[in-house]
Amino acid sequence: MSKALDGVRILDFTHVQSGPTCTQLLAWFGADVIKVERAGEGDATRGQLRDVPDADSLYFTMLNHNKRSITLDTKKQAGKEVLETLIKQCDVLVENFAPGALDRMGFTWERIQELNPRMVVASVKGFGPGPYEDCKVYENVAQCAGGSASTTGFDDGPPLVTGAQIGDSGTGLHLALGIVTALYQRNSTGRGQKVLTAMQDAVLNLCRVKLRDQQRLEHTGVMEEYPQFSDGRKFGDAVPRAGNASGGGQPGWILKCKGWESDPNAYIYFIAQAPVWKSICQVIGREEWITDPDYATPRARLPRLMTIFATVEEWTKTMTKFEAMDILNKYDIPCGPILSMKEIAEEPSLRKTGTVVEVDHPKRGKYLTVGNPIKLSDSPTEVTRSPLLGEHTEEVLTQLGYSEQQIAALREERVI
Ligand code: CAO
Repeated sequence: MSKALDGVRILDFTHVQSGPTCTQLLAWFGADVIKVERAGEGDATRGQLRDVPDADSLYFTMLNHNKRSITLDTKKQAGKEVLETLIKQCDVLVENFAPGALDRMGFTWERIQELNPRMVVASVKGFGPGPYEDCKVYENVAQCAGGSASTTGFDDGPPLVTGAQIGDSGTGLHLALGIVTALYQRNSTGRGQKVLTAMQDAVLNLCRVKLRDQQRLEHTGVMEEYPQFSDGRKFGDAVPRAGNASGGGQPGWILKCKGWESDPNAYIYFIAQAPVWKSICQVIGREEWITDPDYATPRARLPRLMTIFATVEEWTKTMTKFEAMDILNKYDIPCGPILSMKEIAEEPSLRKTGTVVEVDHPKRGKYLTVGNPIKLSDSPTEVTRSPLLGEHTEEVLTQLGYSEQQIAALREERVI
């Protein structure tokens, strides 16, 4: 079956996490992704957090599926010439080097335009234009600068980073959308364009509800769904950390379930959704709350939310998170189990949909990865293993028109 991005060739000049997540998605949609890596070393993540000696790390393999790898020293003249050939023959260049690195290499936007005016040049940078534009940035820096850390955690503790890689993978996802949009526009203009996603911007986009709350706070001085309100604590002038409060209009909290004393994940997320309030009261055996004016309406419940959650928790503590799920779902009460990574890895339905995939690798053997979370009915994803360093150098150079002798000479000069 054909793939959505068949015929699109990507010069993948990315490394670490943010860029590779973007090009991996494009590869899953069918683009031919040629990952250009430094001769000898390759992407630094190949060797980071290794769990199997001499095999590419899971960090690398899980971010670089379905790609081809070529080695190239782009600081040498002959390497620059190969890169020029690649630029002429690819549709998109994706990079996430430190600011200015591509220019220092001699590949400014103007130069790339000269070589291939149809090329889309997509970049991840830590910050957009402004005071920090020259800074190098990693995941957690972006989480902190994008408003996530200041709004995550409990307000009696320090700011917290989240386990979700919203700075890296979140930015990669944004960039991928920018690239396909630019390719779409190229159909009518015939021109490429620059696509920039700053990690700070991507994180802030994902923290949109917190900027909403900042303005609500400035208008009203309180946010009634935050635990601070229910606990009678004062709000400051910036959005506080909200613990496990829901970010939307339906109040929620994480509640203990049976076994919580020894199992760190014996918890359930429970949402006191207004339309099912009557069912909630019946399920937990507090029928009197259905008509009690202190509890009967969403507004009346707001100052009592933490008391309500504590009462529901007395009920959830008597059963496992899955038993609670079964009961609550029967009444359409929104809730979700706190799943450990072990439980997720073992969940059969995720294997069935290809969201969790087992892949075989010549050096490390079988491992699990997260497959394509975006399912297209006419462009199914088959996850294939990440390439070994330089595995496709000769194949790609031959495709680009290089002869055997030329390839041998490049190898001799340590360009590839
Ligand atoms: N051949 C020769 N040189 C190469 C090369 C190749 N194939 N590929 C890269 N290089 C060179 C670059 O040209 C650069 O050289 P100069 O510093 O002389 O210009 C050098 O390698 C190092 O690149 P870098 O500065 O991007 O790498 P770093 O390890 O020092 O920094 C990072 C890493 C991620 C902090 C930085 O790349 C960055 O800020 N990127 C943008 C934001 C980003 O994507 N962060 C997410 C990272 S994932 O958590």
